Amino acid sequence: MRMTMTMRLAAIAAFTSLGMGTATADHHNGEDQQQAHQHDMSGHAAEAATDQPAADPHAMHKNMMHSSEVKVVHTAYDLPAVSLTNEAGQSVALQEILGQDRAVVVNFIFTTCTTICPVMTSTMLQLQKVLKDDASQPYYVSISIDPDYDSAEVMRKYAARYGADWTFLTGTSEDITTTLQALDAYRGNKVNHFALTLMRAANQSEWTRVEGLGSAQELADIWHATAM
Ligand SMILES: [Cu+2]
Repeated sequence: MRMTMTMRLAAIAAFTSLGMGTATADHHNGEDQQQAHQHDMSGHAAEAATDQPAADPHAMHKNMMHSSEVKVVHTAYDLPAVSLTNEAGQSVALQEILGQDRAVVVNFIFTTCTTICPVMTSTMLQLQKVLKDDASQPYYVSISIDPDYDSAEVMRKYAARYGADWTFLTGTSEDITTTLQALDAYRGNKVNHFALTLMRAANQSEWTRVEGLGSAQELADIWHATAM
């Protein structure tokens, strides 16, 4: 079971390696730039991102390394005063939904994604299960990076399909862009999306930023380490 999931993650990562490389290329972190350069130098990244990524015999191996590359950063964000729309179609203030009085875990998805978003949604479901006996429960939120397509109704159906009972947010493209930029989750185009989970314990100003497709257990460990 565990093995199967790992293999699946690696296979999915193979489909997205160029996207992730592109996403990190315009990141200002030196390490990321170096990583992006390595992708370019390898000459395999382009192959891995075509319609036939499995044709690259090294894709599986490379991306198994990828899937264990979870980068954790602690940082503060200023939440913009925008109102988004939840899956029930209600208007909600971002500053309230991610209010400092509550512990939150946030990821970024779009419903038509066939690569990393399904994995991230499944991981969030798993994370909920792993943390279910904790005294303090985080408030889970998924924010759409494709608000033009992801209406409240589309988000509601997506949540139902996964049996996900947390908050799914969409909004006008302007408000979503403002939100994503404030959380350093904006990459210009949904195709450039990357795996990102943000966590913040209650009454803390600092966020824990997790980049990469971590397993639910990895995310739970990071949560426990930071949300004390
Ligand atoms: Cu996706």
